[in-house]
Amino acid sequence: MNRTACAALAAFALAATGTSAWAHAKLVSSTPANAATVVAPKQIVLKFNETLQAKLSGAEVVMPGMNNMPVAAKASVAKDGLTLIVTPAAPLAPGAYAVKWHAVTADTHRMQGKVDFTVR
Ligand SMILES: [Cu+2]
Repeated sequence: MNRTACAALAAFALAATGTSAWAHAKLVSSTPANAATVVAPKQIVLKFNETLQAKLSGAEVVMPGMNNMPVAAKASVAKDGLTLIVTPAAPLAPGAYAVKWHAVTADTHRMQGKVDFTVR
């Protein structure tokens, strides 16, 4: 289902139930924030609006300035169900990084996005 249909369905669910129980995954905040320049983070924390399906949600880290070279990292959903924690296998060297996330909530739609940050 495309995003428009997904949004329409979410709006319908909202109207029908009065809750957002069927809303698709949306990134609420990230640490580091998008476009931030930071000291190397031990973890990248992505917070979402709805409980994530852990098996279907994750993230990868790449270096866009190096032909999208993958960076070894492990992504897991925290106990609260709302937070995706990405832990690099080794300290991040200075440079530009992109965290490409994908997330699935109760409505089963796969949403994705990207957070960029720079390690100084
Ligand atoms: Cu959805």
